[in-house]
Amino acid sequence: MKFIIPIIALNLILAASSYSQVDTLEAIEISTIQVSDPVTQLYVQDLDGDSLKELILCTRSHVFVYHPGDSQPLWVSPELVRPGDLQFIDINGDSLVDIGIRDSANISLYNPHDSTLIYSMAVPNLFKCYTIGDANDDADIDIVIARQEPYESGRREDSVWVKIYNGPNFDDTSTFVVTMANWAGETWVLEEWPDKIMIVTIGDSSNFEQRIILISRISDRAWGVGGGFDKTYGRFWIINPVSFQIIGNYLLGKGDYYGMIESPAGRQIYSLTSYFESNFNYPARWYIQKHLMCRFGPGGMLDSTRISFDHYRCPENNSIIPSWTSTIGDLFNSSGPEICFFYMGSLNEYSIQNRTFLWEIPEPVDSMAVVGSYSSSLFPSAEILIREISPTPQYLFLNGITHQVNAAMPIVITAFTNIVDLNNDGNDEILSISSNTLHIYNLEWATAIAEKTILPNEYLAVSNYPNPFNGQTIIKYNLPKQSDIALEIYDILGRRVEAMEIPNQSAGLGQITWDASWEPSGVYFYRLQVGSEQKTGRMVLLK
Ligand SMILES: [Ca+2]
Ligand SMILES: [Ca+2]
Ligand SMILES: [Ca+2]
Ligand SMILES: [Ca+2]
Repeated sequence: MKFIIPIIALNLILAASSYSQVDTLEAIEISTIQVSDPVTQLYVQDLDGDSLKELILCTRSHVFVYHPGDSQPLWVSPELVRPGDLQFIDINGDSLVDIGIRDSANISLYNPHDSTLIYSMAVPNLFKCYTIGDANDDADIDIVIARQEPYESGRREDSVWVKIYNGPNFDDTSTFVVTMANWAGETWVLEEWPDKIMIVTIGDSSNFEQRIILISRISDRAWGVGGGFDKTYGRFWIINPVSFQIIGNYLLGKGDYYGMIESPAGRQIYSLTSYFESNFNYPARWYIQKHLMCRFGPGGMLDSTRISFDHYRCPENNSIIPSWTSTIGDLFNSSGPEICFFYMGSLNEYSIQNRTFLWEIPEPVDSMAVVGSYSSSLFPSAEILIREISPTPQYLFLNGITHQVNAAMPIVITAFTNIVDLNNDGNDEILSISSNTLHIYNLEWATAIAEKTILPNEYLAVSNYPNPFNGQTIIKYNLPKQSDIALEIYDILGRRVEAMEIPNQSAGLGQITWDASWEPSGVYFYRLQVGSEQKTGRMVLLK
């Protein structure tokens, strides 16, 4: 059920968004990776199953794989031409994830763990997109490509070829054609061709089936008496990869978002898509933008819901387009994903699984954009991270359930490339790319950072900073009286990795630097024993 928070809530949010009333977060840079050329794409994926996610960086000539914390790459690809569209899957069945890379000439499957090239094939003419996975469910990984039929001027129908190259030898065994019929009376100008193809397993325990999902984008420009209009649409195809039957062919939006819904009832794929139309006939150009949330099972579309609709006429000015910025994440810490979006003056939270609006509030600040969702032990539940542009340029953290502003952060990080928990400790890291450098940050309360240098003197207090840390961390303590102290450090499996004793330590502040540069990344615990009292703490080494 959709509801509107009364205006009084807006006033509370406005009051809470000022610096003086909310705590401030600080970004602590814990690691950087620098490569030779500007980074064009970043992927984050655990390739070796140790729950630390590897960082995979593409430049215009190479792919670099870094284990988090390592200064040297785990693997660097041979020289390629504009590598991209990476796919991650275990191709050779050794439980280590391999990488499919498309560049201007080939699709190549590499094992980055031993630097071998598993397979390479030249890309055919008019090749557009590919995916790898077991399309026909015979336990061998296949390559599936889509390419367009050569364009012929004046033709009223356009087609996409889908080909399956069967593993393990990648024989070209199956081709089928997806035809895009024209709409009556319109001249299609296909400016963009299929740009997403994926293999999904959807359904429930009684009926899990493999499907190929193909999302094609279409830009259409039609001219008539007095002018014409632009449209951007997409088609969402569901194909049975064994029988090659086209199960569904839906005229939808561009496929802005799609993903899996995992629930006790089974697996569905969702797509959040937008249509866009504009008419340039008249001095006052108008726009229509529609957003649809659709869910699909193995038999086709299960349902679709329009989640917003706007018809906007611009006075003499072609530049204003309704803005839409959003993020998808499990903001309610529930089993299903939510989407939080800012649209036409209000911030909305919508449950994809339940197809309901959870809340809507008027724009809580003058001008803002949704950056992402952020989870950390700093907050009781996932936060929505928004960037306020005016009146105060800053980041704001809103509770996904209560939509209360919980924290502010100055704009030190200018680009959020990714928000992801790299070391699986429940705290998201923030990844930011500027040119050829990847910066990795953790967030911490600014007040907590300040307090660590002015500890109260009446009781034993211990903390370490920075945490997470790369290489060294400082364990700070404050002794109420002169004492013998003993420090022990354990890894996550309870193995003692460090022990030291300091007799007759005087009262007041003291610190011990732990140099963990020879230890693997992961979670560690310290235990500081002072007489009969002991304090423990959790530390994360993220190299
Ligand atoms: Ca890993
Ligand atoms: Ca493998
Ligand atoms: Ca197969
Ligand atoms: Ca983390």
